Amino acid sequence: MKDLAKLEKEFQERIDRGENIEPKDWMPEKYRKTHIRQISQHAHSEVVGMLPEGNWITRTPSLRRKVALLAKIQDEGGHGLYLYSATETLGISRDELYEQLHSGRAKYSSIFNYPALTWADMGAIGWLVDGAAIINQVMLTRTSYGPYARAMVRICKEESFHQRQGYEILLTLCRGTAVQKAMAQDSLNRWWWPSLMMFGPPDAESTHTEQSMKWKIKRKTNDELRQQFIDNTVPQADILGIKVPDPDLKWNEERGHYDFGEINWDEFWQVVKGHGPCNKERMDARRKAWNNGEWVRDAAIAYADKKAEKNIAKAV
Ligand code: FAQ
Repeated sequence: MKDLAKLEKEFQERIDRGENIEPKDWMPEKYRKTHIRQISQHAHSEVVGMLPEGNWITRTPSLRRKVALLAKIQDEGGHGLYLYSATETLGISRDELYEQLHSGRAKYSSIFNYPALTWADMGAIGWLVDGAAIINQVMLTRTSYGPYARAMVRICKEESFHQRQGYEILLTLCRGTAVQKAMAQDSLNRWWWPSLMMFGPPDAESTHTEQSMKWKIKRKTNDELRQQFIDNTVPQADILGIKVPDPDLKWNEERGHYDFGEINWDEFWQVVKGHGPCNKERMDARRKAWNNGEWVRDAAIAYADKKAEKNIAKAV
């Protein structure tokens, strides 16, 4: 039997050659656990992320907006399902993953603990939250674990539709009345900083980045992605004619990037630790949905058992 150091060396060489790792391949236990953590957090984020927008389905300003919003929210549910399936390939059951979310042991993205207060927030979530998700996720289409990378390809295509529908909502508001434009500005004011926090703590304080870069789970660091998001998004705000709420935001010719102000990391950690404006509400909603769905799960299992019994009876 090969010793562990040799297996680990060969594993790293495969990663360095740019090969994908597949579920049945040998992998270090820490690589497996890191993926279970990251992919399941991502899946939970998609599912919890349905809640702030779900809150607006009955209040869309037109039928066209309702159809688009419904489709977007269903897509997020679908993303959660692909990602739960990808996580299951690492030897953990879906029930266990749900249990981790419902018990508060698993994290999900900080951004979904903020409230969606106005219709303009549907625009800001699409534009900024999906926009940030795309920047992060395009890198993940090249992540080293095959099932995760493949799930991300489809997810990214759908996220780009989401981002456009959000931007179009804001464009319509910004070209509308002064009150509508003010609503769009207010929404940007509230969602800007939490969107920057989505990329995670600064590199110097990130626990996992260094190892995840070596394993090509991450191809770019939290700070690199955050900067890319700011550079892409500020010109889009200019087109809308609304102002990013950062007095220190300034184009830096030498760096070829925007300089930006200090992020409130205390707020970020408070939200991550469960003390954000909506953490309790979000978890209560997920637990309630799980409990209310029990009879559906039971019925599906009873049906599957009956069918299996019939098939066995037919076979003997
Ligand atoms: N919120 O060492 P790092 C979406 C935690 S999907 C909460 O830098 P890492 C679609 C982190 O887990 C959005 N916790 O960690 C949509 C770790 O704690 P742990 C979700 C956070 O993993 C749009 C600790 O801090 N996307 O939006 C956050 O290397 C609209 C130290 O951090 C993904 O999950 C945070 N923002 O980098 C849906 C993408 N940031 O686990 C509906 C995949 C960090 O040791 C509507 N994930 N933490 O207890 C990733 O790329 C990475 O996991 C990062 C964090 C970049 C999020």
